[in-house]
This record gives sequence, structure tokens and C-alpha cells, in this order.
Amino acid sequence: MPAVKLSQISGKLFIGGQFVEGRGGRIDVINPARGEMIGQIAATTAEEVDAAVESARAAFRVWSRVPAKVRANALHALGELIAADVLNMAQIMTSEQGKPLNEAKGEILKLAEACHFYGEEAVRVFGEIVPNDQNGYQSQVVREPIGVVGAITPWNYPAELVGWKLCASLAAGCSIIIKPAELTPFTALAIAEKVSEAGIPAGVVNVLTGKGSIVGQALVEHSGVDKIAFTGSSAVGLHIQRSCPSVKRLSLELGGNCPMIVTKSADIDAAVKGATRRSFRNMGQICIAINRIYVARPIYETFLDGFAKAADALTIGDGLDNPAADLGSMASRDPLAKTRDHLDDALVKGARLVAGGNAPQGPEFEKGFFFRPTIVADCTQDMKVMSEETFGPLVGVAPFDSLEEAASRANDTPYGLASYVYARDLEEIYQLSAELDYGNVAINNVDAGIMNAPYGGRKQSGIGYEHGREGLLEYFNFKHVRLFHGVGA
Ligand code: TAP
Repeated sequence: MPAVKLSQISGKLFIGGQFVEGRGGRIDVINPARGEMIGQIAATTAEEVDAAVESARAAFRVWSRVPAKVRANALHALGELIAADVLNMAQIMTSEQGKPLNEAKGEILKLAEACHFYGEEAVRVFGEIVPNDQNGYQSQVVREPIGVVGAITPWNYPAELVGWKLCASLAAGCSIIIKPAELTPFTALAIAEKVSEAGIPAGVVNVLTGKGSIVGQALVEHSGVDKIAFTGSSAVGLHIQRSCPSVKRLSLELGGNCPMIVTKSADIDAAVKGATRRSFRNMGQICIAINRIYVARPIYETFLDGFAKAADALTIGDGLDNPAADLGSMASRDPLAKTRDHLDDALVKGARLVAGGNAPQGPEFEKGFFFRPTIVADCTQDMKVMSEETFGPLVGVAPFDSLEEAASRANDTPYGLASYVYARDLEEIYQLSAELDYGNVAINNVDAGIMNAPYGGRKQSGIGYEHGREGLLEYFNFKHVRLFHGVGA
């Protein structure tokens, strides 16, 4: 099995089962840890978008009709091929995204897991027979794949966020056109290479690169695309919803502003460990990153002390040279600038800096987008760090005096993606899990998403679900077949 090489996919689009040389202009792709160009992507033209849609429409007619077992086998084959090439695919991801190689490997293996999960689910898509109001009738509710899916994805998890849409589409019998983020396109092209090897028919999976505002928007507006599966910012998600020229199925996995509550009954060491992992992993560039932490006043300073020490102990490095570093570089200049802006805003408004606050020093950090994990304490709700999504290695902390106050401040946001609680008192746990207005609530852990359970946001964090059976159902239409057979009428 030949390992896919960056040089082979640079400038290419994947249309109709072939890597083709893009006919449009070129956009540089940069290694954000080194500031070096690693390749170029093609800016897909309008004609190439049409060609991909045509190819996906033709493939849909075939793929939607093959037995579910065939689709399941293809997904298992894809999972095996991806896992077998984990190192090479992870190197591609680290080169374009900046996360440490070991983290990238973990993400590639999670993608393989998603292939197997949806491979198993593909053969368990059941319909229903529902009761009728008259004898002699039978009502069948059958599930039919939606059609051609346009998948538009961000740069923070270049494999998983493509993979959840890809695997659920393939399992359901949909065909898919993927538009990965401009910053991290090569992971998606590397996945496309495995799709061919797995024996998935030509045209079922296509990858188009280029600017979201042009290529992504073209998919949103295309009459041949039946559903848009989008992960990205709330602003772009809302724009997509508003700019769809015709009625179209949408799933929108959007931004967050995730709170953590640490009550007086919490295991403080466990809370510190959880806060450190979920505030700073992937340099805080996670939709479910902890943005703001509310700590019961009696344990506030003890928690802050432990949290600052844990943040300072995290290692930062170039993800290719230091595969086991805790943190790599940020993915680009923009999230770094936003992190600095939110930090300045907090300090001007009176926050206390307790960890980080600047870039790490040393020649290896000079050309990349690095920043130290940063904690600000004594924060107020009017600070950007507490009210907006930073999407960087910055977290705000504030004390609270009652559980009602903590819950109300945690819910005081237009977002509703994930929230976290550390508590050992059962009443506190029950009260908070009921009151937190979020699609995901993690208690005494910070891993809000698992493959087997629905993962989605509320309010401005989106509509629809990924993961689990619910994530698969997003790719089906229901059809009610009401049959008069006359028996017993
Ligand atoms: P966005 O700027 O929203 O970009 C996401 C994708 O949309 C990219 O592929 C982008 O292409 C494309 N795009 C941009 N404008 C478009 C348009 N007019 N029409 C169609 N597509 C368009 O987000 P980002 O900065 O990459 O990612 C960070 C955001 O994603 C954060 O808010 C984060 O919370 C959110 N996120 C959410 C989740 C879940 S599961 N809820 C998971 C991860 C990330 P270009 O790259 O070419 O601009």
C-alpha cells in the first residue's frame, strides 16, 4: 500500500474518483510552526464545482442502491487503510495544522474508529411499521439517503471533522463533496486517496479545495447539492443558512463559549487536571474548549494555584520535531491575534494574569504562531474572554458564591455547545446537569464527545448532531408509505 505524499496531492482536486490537476489559481499552504510553504492547493473553478456535483449525482444513484453490507465493508476497509498509514497521514496533518505529531496520530486513529463505527451502523438502519387509524392499512416509515452532501469543514480537527460527515454519508448511501479549510486541505486529500483504495466507487467521494467564500458558497448555492453539513464559526453558519437560495437540509456544528463549574465539593486535583487538558489542548482551538471557569469561593485560590502550575508545566514545541509535546503551534496568525486581543481586553478591565501571557522564548518559536497557555483570574462577565469564543490558549476564571449564580452565569451566553462540572455532591451534580443549557454536559471529566453518543450544540452553537445513531440519521429522509392491503378492513 503506497503512502500518500504531499507532493502528489499538491494542486490536485479529487473528482470522479481521480486526482485531477486544478485548473484555477493556486493558494499557498503554510506549516504554521515554521512559517514555511509546504504545498499549494488549487482554487476550484465554477466548472470544476459543476463537474464534482455531476459526478456525485451520478454516483449517488449507484451507491444508494448497493446493499448496506457492501457500504459497511467499504467503510471497514477504509478504516483499516487509514489506520495502516497513520504516521504518514499524521505528518501531513501536523505540517499543515501545527499540532504535535502524537496528537495528530490520535486524531487519524479516531477517524479510523469513525469508519468502523459507521460501518457497523450501516447495516442497522431500520424502518418502522406504525399503527393506523383504520384496519386494512399498513404504514411503513422507511429511511432514504438524502442525496449529494456538501461537507464544509474547519482547520482545527482536519481529519475527524471531515470523517464524521464522510462516514455517516457513506453509511447512509449518500455521495459527498468535501470542501476542507483552506489552511488544512491536505489531510482531506489524503483521506480521498484512501477512499479509492478502499474500493468506494468513483464519484461517491469528491474533494474540492479553495476559498470558503467561493467554493464553499458555490456548494451552498448549487441546486445539485441536497444537504450542507457544515462545521465552523457561528457567523459563517448563519451566513450559510441565510444565503441558501433554495430549501436545503442543513446541519450546522458551530462555535462555543464553554463554561466549567468547580463546586466546593469537587476533587480539586481532578478539576485542575481536567481544566488544563480541556482549556489548552490543541492550543485551545477546539469548539468544546473551556473558555471560562467558575470556582466556588472557598476553593478559588487553591484551584488557581494548582491550575497555574499545571499550565506552566505544559511543554510546547514544533509538532514534527517534538511529537510528544503537549502543545504545538497555533494554526495561523488570526487565532493568535484574537487570543492576544482577548487577553489585553481582560487585563485592561482588571483581570489578574496568573499563567502565561506571552509567546515562549527560543529560536524554535521565532517563525511560528506560538503562545503560552494563559490564565486570567478575577474575571467579570463583560470581558471578551468570558463572553466570546477565544479559540486560543486563554481561559478566564472567576469565583462564585452560590450554585444558582454559577449556573446562571454559565448559561449567560448565546452559545450552547458543551459545559463541564466538577463536583462530588450528588445534589449539586443533579442540579447543574439539569440546569445547564448545553448539548453536552461532562461531569467530573472533560471528554464531552464519544463516538457512540450524539454530539451537537444548541442556540447559536448549531442545529443537528454528529456521532452516534443520531449523527447517521442526519443523512436520511423519512418516507411514509401508507399501504392499503385490505386484510381485516
Ligand atoms: P469558519 O471560518 O467558519 O470556516 C469553516 C469552513 O467554512 C472553512 O472550510 C471555510 O473555508 C468555509 N467557509 C468560509 N466562508 C464560507 C462561505 N461563505 N460559504 C461556505 N463556506 C465558507 O471557521 P474556522 O475558523 O475554520 O473554524 C473555527 C470555528 O469552527 C470555531 O468557531 C469553532 O468553534 C468552530 N468549530 C465547531 C465545531 C463543532 S463540532 N461545533 C468543531 C470545530 C470547530 P476557508 O477555510 O477557505 O475560509
